[in-house]
Amino acid sequence: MSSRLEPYQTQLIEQSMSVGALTFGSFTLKSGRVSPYFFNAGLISTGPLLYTLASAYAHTIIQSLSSLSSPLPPFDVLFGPAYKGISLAACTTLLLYQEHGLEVGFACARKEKKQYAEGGYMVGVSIEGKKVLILDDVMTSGSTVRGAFDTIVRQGGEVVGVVLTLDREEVGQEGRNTVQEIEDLVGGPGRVKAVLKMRDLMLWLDEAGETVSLARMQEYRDQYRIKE
Ligand code: OMP
Repeated sequence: MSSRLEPYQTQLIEQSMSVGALTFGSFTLKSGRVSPYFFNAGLISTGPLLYTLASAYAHTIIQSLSSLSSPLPPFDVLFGPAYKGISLAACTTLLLYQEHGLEVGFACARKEKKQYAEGGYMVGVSIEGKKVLILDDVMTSGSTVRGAFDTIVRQGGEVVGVVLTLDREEVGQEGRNTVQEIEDLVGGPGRVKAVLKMRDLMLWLDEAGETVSLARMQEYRDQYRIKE
């Protein structure tokens, strides 16, 4: 477990809490598990908050591209799965250019096929023959990311990695970590990056003296065999 939060991680946690996007309590997930915390990226919807989140994504991507231990490969297109991933990927594409001078395209897919005018599923730059990085909000079982992967492959793109706001570090029924499963799908170890992991939220709770929430988080990790 890393011992300190980066300032941009603390800022994202605290701003998310201020609008109720990050909450601690009791929440039933899509998987049926009852979680002691929930992250609703849909509430990150004001200029300052989108700026904080998109800056954090851009920072994570830029750091990962030059990481010595497990770098992300260079990519051409940032793909945001519908719906929450769309605005986040568009904002991050802009910030990658504005703050880091990295010029990449943005693409997303409609959930339903458009039957008139340009038609089809895809919006944004073409991903055919391109290296694509998927950007999504929260990963639990990985089903949203798998759906995006299938769409990109069908359109002739190559998925080279995934970047998330929050990796819940969940372990599936078969005892495999979701991140490992998705990394296998998109090119191997180190291909899934996250601005925050569940353990980072626990570090924040610890620093804030939120002992009750912290204990509930640890119980959840123990119950679902989430490893260090
Ligand atoms: P997977 O598709 O299973 O990886 O889960 C991602 C989805 O879970 C998100 O798109 C949300 O619908 C939902 N979710 C959250 O948004 N925040 C959470 O903290 C937990 C979940 C969840 O239900 O697991």
